[in-house]
Amino acid sequence: MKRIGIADTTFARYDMARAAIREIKKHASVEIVRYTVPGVKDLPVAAKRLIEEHKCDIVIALGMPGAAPIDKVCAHEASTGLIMAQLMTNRHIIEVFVHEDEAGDERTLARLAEKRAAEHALNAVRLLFRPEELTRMAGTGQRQGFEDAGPLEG
Ligand code: RDL
Ligand code: RDL
Ligand code: RDL
Repeated sequence: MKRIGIADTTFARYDMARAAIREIKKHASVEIVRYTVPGVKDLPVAAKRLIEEHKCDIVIALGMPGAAPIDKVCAHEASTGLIMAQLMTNRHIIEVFVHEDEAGDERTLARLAEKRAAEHALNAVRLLFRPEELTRMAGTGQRQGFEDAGPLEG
């Protein structure tokens, strides 16, 4: 049975893993391994360990960068680390970051976190089980959490 790793943080103000796991279970029968760390900069090694030690086929890395400049730097560093971990392991690590300043109020931010986590969880399932579905969606302006941008007109 395929195994999906879920790496998440205690820093985040929303339980995005719950949303991701719920979505995965709707679409696939897989084993799920969850690994929670303090913050986004701890995600790269968590993801790498999920792949190498827990034998996960793909990982979803969930995090919530804060709004301050220092948090943006942290998020960028974490993102670079996640890309490095992908290149080191030759496995996808789907980065699901929701920046605290992406929404004006807490309710909207919670909805965004729920939706982005679910939509990227489905992307992970597609990458793992039916990559041709993503190819059919190529160039269609998909977004996660907010409305899709859609294809260009004309
Ligand atoms: O390794 C321990 C921490 O350094 C690590 O967990 C960091 O990712 C924590 N952290 C910050 O130090 C910070 O300044 C986080 C943020 N900002 C942030 O915006 N989001 C996080 N962690 O998830
Ligand atoms: O691993 C899943 C996503 O994190 C990854 O697909 C990102 O490349 C998606 N993405 C962003 O998160 C973003 O903030 C993209 C953009 N901006 C962008 O401008 N163009 C993209 N992806 O193709
Ligand atoms: O132009 C509006 C948005 O596309 C832009 O703000 C994106 O950067 C928002 N975004 C992130 O900041 C991010 O870290 C997105 C993702 N991740 C993502 O995975 N998917 C998105 N947007 O559609």
